[in-house]
Amino acid sequence: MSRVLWHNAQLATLDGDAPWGWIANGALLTEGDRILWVGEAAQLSPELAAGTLRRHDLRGAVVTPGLIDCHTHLVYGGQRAHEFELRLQGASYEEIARAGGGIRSTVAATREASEDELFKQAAKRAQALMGEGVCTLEVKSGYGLSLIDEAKQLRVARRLGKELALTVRSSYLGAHALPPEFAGRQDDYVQALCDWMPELQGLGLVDAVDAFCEGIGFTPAQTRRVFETAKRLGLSVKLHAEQLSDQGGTQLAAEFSALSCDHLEYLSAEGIGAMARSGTVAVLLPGAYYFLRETKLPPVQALREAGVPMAIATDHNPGTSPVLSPLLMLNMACTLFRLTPEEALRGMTMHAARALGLADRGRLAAGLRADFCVWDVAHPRELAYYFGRNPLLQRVCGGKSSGN
Ligand code: DI6
Ligand code: FE
Repeated sequence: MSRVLWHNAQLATLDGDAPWGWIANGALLTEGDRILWVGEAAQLSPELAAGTLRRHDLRGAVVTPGLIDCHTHLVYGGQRAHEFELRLQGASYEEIARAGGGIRSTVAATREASEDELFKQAAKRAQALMGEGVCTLEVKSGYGLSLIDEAKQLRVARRLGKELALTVRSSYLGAHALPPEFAGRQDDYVQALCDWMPELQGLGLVDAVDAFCEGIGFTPAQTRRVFETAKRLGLSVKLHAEQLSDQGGTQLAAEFSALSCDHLEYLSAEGIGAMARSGTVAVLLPGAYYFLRETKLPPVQALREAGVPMAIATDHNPGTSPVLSPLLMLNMACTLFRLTPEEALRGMTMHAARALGLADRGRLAAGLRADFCVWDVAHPRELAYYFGRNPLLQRVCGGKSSGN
């Protein structure tokens, strides 16, 4: 396998204890899809460098790990700009949902769309994310809500990973909303979505299981049934928790050693303690907070003090977060949630990797995947500072480069 040297770089490795894992005169040696060596250029041994086929002079640019968007609902039909207008006229997100709009209107559009059409739309969105440095993307189902339509959505997610230069992880979110054919029979629907789980897993379509534990979603007791089924099948779980109210879903998720709890604006002190004990990642979603004009902030300082790792993601979806800019999310994590620029970047790399259960990425270190971004900035703090400017020069995914 040929070795490639990327030199004359400033590296934000996010590895080790130094701020940013900073290496001023750095170099990276890759072999195939892996990082073979990373460090001060002067320390690269001739033996390691021997056999290097290509050299890329990065001209002093900043290199970070490839971005990881660990929470999206990228595959869906239609869009919901009309509901945006309704909300501007005073309707709340919950009122629209209870009146049969919201998630259920996207379910209707997703069921109607062909698999190719869903793929075409989702690929465009994925390319927008990749254009700002995303190398790994999580995609949730939850707009199909029948066995056939959930499978359709999850197949599209898998196809994105095959046809585009990025890794896609899929989460089964059957417990997202109640489909119309189960109106008034919510427990029956929970049973049905649990019954579909082994089949979807058998088709190789599920990496993790998610649920929406909320007043307008599913109760903690129903969420428990979903998680018990997942655990029996050996699948990891994650949860949309405490987004619009405190349901105690976080404590439940922690009981099942959830990879992550996401949103968390209404998270309680008990929930924070439970996450700290179970090693669950807090995924914060500033896009949804902003777009819903939420005013209750997630308890960032308490999470920090408890040592709970915080990830940042787009939550791209047509209802509450139609954003396709991970860099804007870094900025909003700082301006709205008061994370530091370094916390924000760690949130979209190393902690996002952990939220997906991926140990092979999120930092620049020997043995990890060669997923990294080359940026036209003088310091990585600028990634969170600018908004509306995309300084990506090059995205390298699995050792393969795509220029910007
Ligand atoms: N929470 C969200 O913010 C999204 N799903 C969820 O459980 C919203 C999805 C939508 O409105 O379509
Ligand atoms: Fe979400």
